[in-house]
Amino acid sequence: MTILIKNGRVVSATGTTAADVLIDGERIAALISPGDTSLGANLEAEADRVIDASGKYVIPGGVDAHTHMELPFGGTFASDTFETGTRAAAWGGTTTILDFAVQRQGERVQDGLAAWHAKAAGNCHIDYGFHQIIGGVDDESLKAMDELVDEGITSFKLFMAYPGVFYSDDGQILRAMQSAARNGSMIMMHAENGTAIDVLVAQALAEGKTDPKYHSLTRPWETEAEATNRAIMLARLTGAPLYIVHMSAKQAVSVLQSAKDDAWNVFGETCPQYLYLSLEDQLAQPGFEGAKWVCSTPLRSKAEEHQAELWRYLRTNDLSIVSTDHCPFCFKEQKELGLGDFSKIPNGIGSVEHRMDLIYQGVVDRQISLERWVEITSTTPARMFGLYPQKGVIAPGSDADIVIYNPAGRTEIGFHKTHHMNMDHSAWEGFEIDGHVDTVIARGLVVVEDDQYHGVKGRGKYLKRGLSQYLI
Ligand code: DUC
Ligand code: ZN
Ligand code: ZN
Repeated sequence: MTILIKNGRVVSATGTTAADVLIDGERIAALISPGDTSLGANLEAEADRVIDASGKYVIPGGVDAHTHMELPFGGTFASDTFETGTRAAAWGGTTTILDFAVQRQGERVQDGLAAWHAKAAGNCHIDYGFHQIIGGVDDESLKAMDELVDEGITSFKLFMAYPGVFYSDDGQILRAMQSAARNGSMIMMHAENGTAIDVLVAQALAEGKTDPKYHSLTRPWETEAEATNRAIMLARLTGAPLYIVHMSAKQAVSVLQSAKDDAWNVFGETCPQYLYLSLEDQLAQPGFEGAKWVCSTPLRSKAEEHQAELWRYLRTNDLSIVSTDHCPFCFKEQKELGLGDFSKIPNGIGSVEHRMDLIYQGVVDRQISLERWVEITSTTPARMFGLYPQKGVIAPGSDADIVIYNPAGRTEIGFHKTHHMNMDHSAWEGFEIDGHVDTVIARGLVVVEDDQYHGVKGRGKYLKRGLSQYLI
């Protein structure tokens, strides 16, 4: 099957050009400049399908480097399965996800990973890879890290938060970083001072402060900035590459910025929720409604002015990637576990379907350039996590993961409008985007076209990743 995408503007991280794109099977065969007949004078007649992309952007499919399908958390599980979550991702122009396999204390890392392969295999609509959460750093799990690198899992997430669940102390972090420095893998860090937060949470609850907004008020920016600094210093000490996930506090990114200025291998990610949502507008809604927006790191106060700074840090590449941290929970029966006690609300927001649109709105709002949009949602995640140039670029030989994006279109996000995630509400209800995902092609198959879905469960393949290609 050959597909010719005609008349579009092909956007990469480095520029935008008029070109036609020829797909042969699952791969991109060629980019053809206007008037170039070297591959034949009438390719249009020879191609099995021709898609007219006049007036539209042709971009590499989105790579969401941070999702949690079926994550066990707070006595329940994230509500998207690999089937529902990857389908929703495809609807929104994301054609690759990297999900987090989980090892908890006392479990073998390999068993945690095998459980994740079992959940995903045969169920995904788009290609997928894994990071590995190490919830119990010990001799055995450190040894397992080396084995996993050979299996294409080249990044390991540690938690400075959630004592008693996923938490690692500084000695454990140091040891895991030493292993990463040796085997070349990347340490991904949830940087919040969990033991300090637990004290603040207990004090708030003792004072009868039980509403969802106290989730944010007990995780102040200092707890993120302090943990970020500690993680960076430990990475510096060991020489391990470090990637800080879901950054929301401008002060934490400022710490990261100075380390980057010194050319250390430290990188940061933020998420759409920190660029658009806030304590005042979402989390502090009356009653229990705010539970929909309980996630960690938390939504922060508008008065602290984080959002404009996070956009600025995206422009300066102090923040390298926007991922979702997609971790959906239904309001009924899941978020409701925290009625009367905010600390029992499962942490997470569902966004995997909307990331490409939400960040495109940043182009419309002149926060970032068109090319930067592609870079932070596709190209850099692919390079950061060892998938480039198979993913993250439209180039001959790359996988034919392509989105045809219509800048003249419109997308109204809402539970009764565009909603394919397996949750009973949308954290993005009422958001409107000045653009639209028109066509999505995943490894050569048109999966979304004319607001219809044509994807196939089980067609997504496991991606064995290489080491990061983004190190300084
Ligand atoms: N943060 C969340 O919001 N959910 C899952 C885990 C995490 O770190
Ligand atoms: Zn986290
Ligand atoms: Zn996460």
